Amino acid sequence: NYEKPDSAKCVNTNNTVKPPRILITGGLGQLGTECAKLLRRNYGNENVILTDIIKPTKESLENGPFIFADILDFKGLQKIVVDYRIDWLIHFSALLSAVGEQNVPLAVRVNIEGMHNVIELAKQYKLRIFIPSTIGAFGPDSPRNPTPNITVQRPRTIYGVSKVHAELLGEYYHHRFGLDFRCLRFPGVISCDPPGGGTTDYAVAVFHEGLLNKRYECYLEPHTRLPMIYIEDCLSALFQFLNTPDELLRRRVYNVTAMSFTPEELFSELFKHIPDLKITYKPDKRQYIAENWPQVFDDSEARRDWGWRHKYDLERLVKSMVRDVSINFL
Ligand code: AKB
Repeated sequence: NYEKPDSAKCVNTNNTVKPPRILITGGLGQLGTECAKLLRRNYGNENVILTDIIKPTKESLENGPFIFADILDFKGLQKIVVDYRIDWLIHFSALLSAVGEQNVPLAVRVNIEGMHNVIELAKQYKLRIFIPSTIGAFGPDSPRNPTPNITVQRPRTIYGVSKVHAELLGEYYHHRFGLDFRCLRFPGVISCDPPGGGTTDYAVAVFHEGLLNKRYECYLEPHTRLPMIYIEDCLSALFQFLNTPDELLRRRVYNVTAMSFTPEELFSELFKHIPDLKITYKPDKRQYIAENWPQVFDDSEARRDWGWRHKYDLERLVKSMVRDVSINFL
């Protein structure tokens, strides 16, 4: 049953390589807009189609096509793939860990039914498909320090359960139908654009509130260690992975990370830039989620197979975030 997808190669009829045409779902979330900028720089503005169900800002309309697309509407997605002759699909739409727990039926629809639609679409039209997974795909039975690529998963959030399902279904479609499925498990992603409803969000919120109000109340305990990555590293991992020749990939799902820190360690680095910052702690339900996630993520397989390297450590990340948030939000 194995069929090699043709469109993933993006070869014209006269045998010249053309840039891929890329559809991004959930394009107005934390990763989508920045990812579109990077891909547009590399493949041309008109070749990257940003989609979402929320109203775009002026900025997201500036550099290339934006269209409405609901991942629960299979026919609507089919029309976009056909009209825009899509080659690659990057599927960012998802409810994150904390917000997923507040509305499980919605998370099931968006994260599971929505994923079924895009994966089926990718199979039918032979698209290369990227679906991000997460440290949230692990749970209390997983080794937490370090967490290897292959180990027990059994997450305790609907977000984690839906991501394990996506990993397994993607691998299955790859082996059964030859689908060019690619998946990276990301840690907490830190960018100056606010994320929506995750457990790692404190590591973004403290920059905004700290720089604006000089105070921050943290919902995790000071010693809660989690793996993290700066947006620039996260997107270069994605870009590099998407462009890795098939024959170098020994698996379809890889852990990637850059660092691990606790709230206390992040704040003490931030004190160097905001000496009068006041921190208080008030742990809530997100503490329970974080306690069951990896503390240190083992991404040695990504480093070995396709040369993944991060550039930002904690010191460099804090410096860049202070600069970016000050320029764009103060
Ligand atoms: C979340 O906290 O839910 C996300 C993630 C780690 O996947 N940022």
